[in-house]
Amino acid sequence: MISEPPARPPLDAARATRATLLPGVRVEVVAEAPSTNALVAERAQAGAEEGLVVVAEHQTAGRGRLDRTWETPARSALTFSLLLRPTVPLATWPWLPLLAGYAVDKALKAAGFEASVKWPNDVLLDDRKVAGVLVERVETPAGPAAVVGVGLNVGMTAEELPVPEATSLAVAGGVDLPDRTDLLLGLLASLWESYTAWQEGGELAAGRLAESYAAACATIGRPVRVQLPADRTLCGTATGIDASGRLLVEHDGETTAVSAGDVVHVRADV
Ligand code: BT5
Repeated sequence: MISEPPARPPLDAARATRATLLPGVRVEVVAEAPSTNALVAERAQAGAEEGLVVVAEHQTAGRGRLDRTWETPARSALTFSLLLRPTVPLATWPWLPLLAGYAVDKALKAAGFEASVKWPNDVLLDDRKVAGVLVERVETPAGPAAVVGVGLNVGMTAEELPVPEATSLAVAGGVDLPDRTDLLLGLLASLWESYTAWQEGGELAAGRLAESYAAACATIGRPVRVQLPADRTLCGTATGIDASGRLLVEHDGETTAVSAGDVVHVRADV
């Protein structure tokens, strides 16, 4: 028997879009969009300024990394994208997805959840994926911009989870389910705070982010299997994150720095 999905109140758009929320951040709520990342990328190309946030109550063609999909029923999740125009060197932009995952993790911890990050940019609850981050670089007339997309499963029921490795705040339980508008504002505040500290704080702030990220990262210290481009696999133990945000994997007496790949946390007891 398939149970009825619970009643799902809409976001309080008036509260979310209040201009004084955070200096520099402007929130727009739309009922439906194929992908908020695609929408914000278009707006960036048309000249939108840093700080634009578009939230979709229902994302119908959500994107993951490497052409994968991100699936969430209407009003069961938070799906939004934030436009950034970082002025730090492009070589440091690979930190953006890590920064975003860390900021989501921090906001969830503030709401009472025992979250952790999985390198590079998943957020986990009970070792299952509750949020994903997709950062895309977009060329615009005003220079390169970054679109930071976040998908967080909030009220999805167990039947609605698209893959067995997924969870939602409701399924994980343990804490009263937060109001989605409060959660959105908490996530944006956390993202904006981490971003401005990193963007304005030079090497000291970069070092601090690296330390905080490593402390929140459940991947470090774990046996891992990393799926690399071109169908290669690397098995070893994750030992840390280097200054460029790469995952360090120790295997066969040597250490490899991985910049892109999918990580499986391998259970030590199997
Ligand atoms: C991600 O990709 O995790 C990035 C997801 C980013 C989604 C946001 S929503 C707002 C913005 N607009 C967009 O169009 N995208 C961003 P990746 O690591 O490639 O993971 C994708 C994989 O996660 C899929 O292949 C599924 O296996 C799984 N998946 C799909 N939907 C999921 C969900 N709701 N919860 C957990 N896992 C999911």
